[in-house]
Amino acid sequence: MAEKAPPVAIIMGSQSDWDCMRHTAETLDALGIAHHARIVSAHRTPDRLYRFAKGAKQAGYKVIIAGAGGAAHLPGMTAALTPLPVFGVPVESRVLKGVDSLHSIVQMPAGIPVGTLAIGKAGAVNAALLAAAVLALGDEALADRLDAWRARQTEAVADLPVDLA
Ligand code: RP5
Repeated sequence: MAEKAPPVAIIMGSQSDWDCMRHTAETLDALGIAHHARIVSAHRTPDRLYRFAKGAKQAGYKVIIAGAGGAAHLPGMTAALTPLPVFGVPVESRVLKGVDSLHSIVQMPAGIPVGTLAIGKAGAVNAALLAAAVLALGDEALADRLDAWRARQTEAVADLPVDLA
């Protein structure tokens, strides 16, 4: 029998998206949330996308985080193929700086939602935190870890600015 999947799947359209999406993986690691990361392109590997998204719930995933850039159809197509919550991260593209990615991901037609995050690193980190918040609803230990993560963040903010230059 196939091994049960971890709670979070991180998928991305290209190897070039990893520089952004690794921030999702690192944030999940910091929260002790197991995850898989895979390259799944809506355009270049549509059959891989179909197989992954159709089987994701049965495999045991609870949340899918999908990062893509440019004509970023990956989060929306994934959401169309699975009942699992899908969070989309617009990767910063070279030509249009991720505004194309953002518009591609955020403007879903009514009926198939994608929870869209900010462009780039902020969105990649926040996708992990949002996934953690969803999973924490049914996991008290994770809820405590998320509270602690946020408390550490608050403590790390200095009162006064300093000259860094
Ligand atoms: C999208 O095209 C990917 O998500 C990536 O952000 C973008 C560019 O891909 P590469 O040409 O760098 O492989 O499908």
